[in-house]
Amino acid sequence: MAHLSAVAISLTVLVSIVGLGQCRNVGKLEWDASKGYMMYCPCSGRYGNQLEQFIGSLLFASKLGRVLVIPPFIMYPNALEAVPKNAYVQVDEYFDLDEIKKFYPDVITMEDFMTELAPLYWNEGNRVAYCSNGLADNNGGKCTRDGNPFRTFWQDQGIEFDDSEVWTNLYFNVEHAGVAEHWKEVYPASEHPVMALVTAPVINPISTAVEGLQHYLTFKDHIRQPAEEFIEKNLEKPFWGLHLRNGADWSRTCELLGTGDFPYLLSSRQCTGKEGDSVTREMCLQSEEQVIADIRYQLQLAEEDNRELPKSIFVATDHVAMEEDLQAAFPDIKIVTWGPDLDQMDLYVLGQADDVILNCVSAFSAFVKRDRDVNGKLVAFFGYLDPQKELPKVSRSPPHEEL
Ligand SMILES: Nc1nc2c(ncn2[C@@H]2O[C@H](COP(=O)(O)OP(=O)(O)O)[C@@H](O)[C@H]2O)c(=O)[nH]1
Ligand SMILES: [Mg+2]
Repeated sequence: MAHLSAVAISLTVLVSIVGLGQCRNVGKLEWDASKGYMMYCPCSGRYGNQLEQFIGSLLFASKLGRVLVIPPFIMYPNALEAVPKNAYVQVDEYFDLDEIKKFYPDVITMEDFMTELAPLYWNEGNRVAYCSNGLADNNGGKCTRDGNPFRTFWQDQGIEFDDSEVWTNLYFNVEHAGVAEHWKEVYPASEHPVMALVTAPVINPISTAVEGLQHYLTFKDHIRQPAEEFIEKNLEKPFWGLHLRNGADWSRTCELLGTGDFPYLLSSRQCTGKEGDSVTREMCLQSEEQVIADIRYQLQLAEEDNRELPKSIFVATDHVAMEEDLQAAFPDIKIVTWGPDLDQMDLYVLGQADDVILNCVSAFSAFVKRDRDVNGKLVAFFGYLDPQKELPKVSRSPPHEEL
């Protein structure tokens, strides 16, 4: 018996070592001194924003020819938690890293970098934070800043900086001729083996080339499978998807639009175009009446285009799904909502819908827009009517007073 359990234990140890080896490539990672490394803090916004910072940085690293150390997503605590603390999710928890490597093979997760390479090649006491003079000038000449996530992010990855390196006249628009070469001249890998940027090297709004990298983001099975099962079980086809972004933080954001039309706000250029129309409050936050009116408008367009009308409508939301109002307004269409374990499952379902109406201002919606673009699928936006088409014949109510 004792012998048998010893065998069982050593087998377990062996299996976990091999298992660990497979997912973290233990022992397979070699230091690449010729290319050098770059990393950044996804210090702005939540998941949708951080994802844009990731694909923007992927393009940036590829142009500079450096290995990209992919940071984890920062998941901010709920204010109600007893001891609020960020959680961190490595990119390969959600996405297939092998697919990302088809665009650019020189990527490594920050977790692997810190456990495998940093202890040997990026010595403590010799770690430098990089930033622009614009940032340093407002920060006592240093790149490092206090607060969450500016310090907490690095701290939680086990990184403390010893010095700052401040650049002038270097830009992130690496699609323009000569820009990447300029970076390489100023910061050759031989003298700057690890560049730790305190912000992501991306421009807002992200460029078309960056948007196209969505093609390489493939959700892993533990997100895809339950979402597929949900669709199969609950959503009779054809089905449409809605993104209703209407939580308290969002109402506050959209209040910025109260004083008149803005040229853009957050991700709004996904619907208005890079230098197009201004963004309105109706694009940002919708009342029940507006949601219903906009669905009717899209149904009308579908009818005119001879597209089959939806049998069900899936509602993804961060707050209020308006399920009952929508069901009452569209008795022949089944209104379905979920509240999945992971937000990414909502993104997946919206990606699969036959048609969607998204929120023009939201980065969460922008993920779905890019995903559908690369797959050639239709996208419409709340409050933004195709200027080529006739305006809807339905009346529109202003958003609720309390919002
Ligand atoms: N599950 C789920 N979460 C959502 C939805 N809309 C927003 N959220 C949550 O709210 C966050 C919004 O932040 P972000 O992704 O930066 O996009 P933005 O703030 O809408 O521009 C997401 O990361 C989600 O956690 C939704 O439809 N479904
Ligand atoms: Mg956000």
